[in-house]
Amino acid sequence: MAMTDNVDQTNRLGAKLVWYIFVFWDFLVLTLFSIKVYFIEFFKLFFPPPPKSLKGERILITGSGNGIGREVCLQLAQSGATLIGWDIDEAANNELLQDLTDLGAKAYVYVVDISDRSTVEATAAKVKKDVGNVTIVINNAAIMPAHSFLGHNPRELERVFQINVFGQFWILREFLPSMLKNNKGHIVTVCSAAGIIGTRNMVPYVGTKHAVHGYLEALKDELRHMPEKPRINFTTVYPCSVNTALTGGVNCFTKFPSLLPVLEPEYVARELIDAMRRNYEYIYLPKLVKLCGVYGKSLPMEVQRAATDFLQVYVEPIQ
Ligand SMILES: NC(=O)c1ccc[n+]([C@@H]2O[C@H](COP(=O)([O-])OP(=O)(O)OC[C@H]3O[C@@H](n4cnc5c(N)ncnc54)[C@H](O)[C@@H]3O)[C@@H](O)[C@H]2O)c1
Ligand SMILES: *[C@@H]1O[C@H](CO)[C@@H](O)[C@H](O)[C@H]1NC(C)=O
Ligand SMILES: CC(=O)N[C@H]1CO[C@H](CO)[C@@H](O)[C@@H]1O
Repeated sequence: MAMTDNVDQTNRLGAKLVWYIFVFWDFLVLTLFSIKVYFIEFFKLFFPPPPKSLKGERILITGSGNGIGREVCLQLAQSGATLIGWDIDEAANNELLQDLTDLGAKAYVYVVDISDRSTVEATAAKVKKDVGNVTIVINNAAIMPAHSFLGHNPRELERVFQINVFGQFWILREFLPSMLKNNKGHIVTVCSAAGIIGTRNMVPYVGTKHAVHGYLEALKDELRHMPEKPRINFTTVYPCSVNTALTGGVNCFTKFPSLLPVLEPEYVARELIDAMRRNYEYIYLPKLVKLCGVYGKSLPMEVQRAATDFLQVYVEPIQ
């Protein structure tokens, strides 16, 4: 009796020891890997990865008619990629097509309300027929109603999520499968500083941008754990304020316009394309957004609030 007890105990001790050795080994591997990543990141500061060619890519851009989306299209006109512009604004998209054709681009435009799933499905089928499989998606279209939370009407609350979040889901459902099958693709997303920081008078918009940031993190984790480890790249852009029609109905404030300047869509588009071509996973425009939105998160909440009051970054709807 006492004998078997002893044997059991020894076995249990042995199993525990083996478990500790495995955990220690995994931790060692994790540590060495982290050190390697830090070295590579440091190296990349001085020697950024070379930009990849976009020749032959088929790039879908939503919200192509105006603002950042339009600039991205114009700047890609001579890249050798086929451009596919989706926008709800038909006149703006036709004008874009004219400009792209003048620049010698291979381009197609479609009138699409991305919040409408059946339209997205039907237009995606048309794109596949007209152009072939899309290899890069740039999810950019969004709206930004800005009022106090209770000042939004219910219809607006639904619409902002339908466009800013569900619109991206309907698009990924159409174009991700062929990327996975062909083991090649790139998902570029225009998120926002509002995807990592909350600001008054933009409660629903901030909700949608946090949703976008969050679903992308989860999607990347999901793809990473697929047995076939698909080679799909992700680039997410977090701009602060940009001089486009999106902010038409609001005044954007900051005490330090030189630290947080209102950016031009040309600049945001240039940085987006550069990040996409170098396979960067995140970019923050301007860089201060990263300081506040990423590193600032480790400060106590009270300090974060005091710091945002100090910086005074917020929007005020025009009455
Ligand atoms: N402007 C800013 O201050 C700012 C800051 C941070 C992030 N962003 C983000 O940048 C992206 C582009 O915004 P922008 O500033 O160029 O705005 P914009 O209003 O100039 O352009 C948005 C485009 O999306 C289109 N669109 C709107 N609803 C649509 C729908 N349902 N279906 C298809 N197309 C639709 C519009 O017609 C327009 O052409 C958005 O995701 C926005 O959230 C903008
Ligand atoms: C698109 O990708 C799918 C999946 O790999 C493939 O079956 C199909 O032939 C491709 N279409 C074109 C036009 O290349
Ligand atoms: C499709 C594509 O561009 N894949 C690239 C993703 O990024 C890695 C490097 O981070 C490249 O090796 C892949 O070619």
